[in-house]
Amino acid sequence: MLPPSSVTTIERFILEQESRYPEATGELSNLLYDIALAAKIIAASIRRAGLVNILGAMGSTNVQGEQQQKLDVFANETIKNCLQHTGRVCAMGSEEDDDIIPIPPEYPAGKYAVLFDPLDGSSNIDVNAPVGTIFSIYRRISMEGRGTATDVLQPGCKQVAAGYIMYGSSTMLVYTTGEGVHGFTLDPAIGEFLLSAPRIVTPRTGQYYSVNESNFPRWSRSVQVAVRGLKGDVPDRMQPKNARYAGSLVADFHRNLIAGGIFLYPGDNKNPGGKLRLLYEAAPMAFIAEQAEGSATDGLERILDIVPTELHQRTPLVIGSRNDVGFVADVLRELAARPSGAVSAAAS
Ligand code: AFP
Repeated sequence: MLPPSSVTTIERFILEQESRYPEATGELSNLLYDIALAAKIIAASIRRAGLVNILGAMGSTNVQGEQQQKLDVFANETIKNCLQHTGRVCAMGSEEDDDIIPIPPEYPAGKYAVLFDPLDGSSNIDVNAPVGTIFSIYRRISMEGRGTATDVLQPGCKQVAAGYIMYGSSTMLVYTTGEGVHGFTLDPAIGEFLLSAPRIVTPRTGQYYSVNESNFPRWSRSVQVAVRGLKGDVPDRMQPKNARYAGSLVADFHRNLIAGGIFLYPGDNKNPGGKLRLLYEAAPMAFIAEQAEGSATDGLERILDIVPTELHQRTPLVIGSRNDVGFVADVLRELAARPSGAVSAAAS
């Protein structure tokens, strides 16, 4: 077999990007490798999840008599363990933990704050459907010592890096440091993430819309009109789209990023603030969407401009191809101005 002529590992790619900045210390690069290592450990564990019926269910005792952890707990602990001892991180926040996660006293604190959703869409595990990890990195604001709430409660526009790992038919890591969006596929034979999608640009107008339409009766009229518009109700303004919804943000977002499309999780009359978390889901995905020339809004405001006040704050989310997100935002704005009116046939 001939050796591959040009294979770019994630390590080589990050190093090449870093070399453009002579002042860079390499800490962010190393932090990204730490996350890639956690992703490989989680991916290996997810691959075995389908065997639990044969080998024993998660949460039960395995053959060595050890208690097995549920995958979302395992993913959470794995990421913490890969990040907390390195001296690169001052504080962490996880969708699985109520409070800010301090760096243990025996380890040094570093200059970055990391937020993550360790296993998003974890209900999909039981049916062998894709799940993901989402991460977001900020430079600390506090001057020294352990990190504080100010380090983790920053608006998305202050992120220095964000990304996700999709555990699907293959494992993919997609990230941005503000210089475009790049995708890597895990080659399980050699245990390396290899560059597979450099500089991803999402189509201006997409083919798909992704939303949980079982919530339709609980949406505001303006959201209902906007979603009907995506299905073809105002053909002069928006060509009808095809529906795709996996119920796993990473999978839905990734498909739309590559093929073009829009993902919505609006607020409804039960949950006006929506379901998704600003810091663990919306802000990192918004940074990636914008870097891929898409956009993201809560309906009124750019997601990256929202200043969080709570770690687990929720937000409505409309994200994806720029023209599609623009269409929904325009409809919401038009109908907010005249709530019982009809949406105009042509763009204003
Ligand atoms: P789970 O992690 O509880 O499965 O939630 C997944 C998620 O946060 C996100 O990944 C999905 O886009 C969204 O919720 C799906 O929510 P619905 O089940 O309400 O459609």
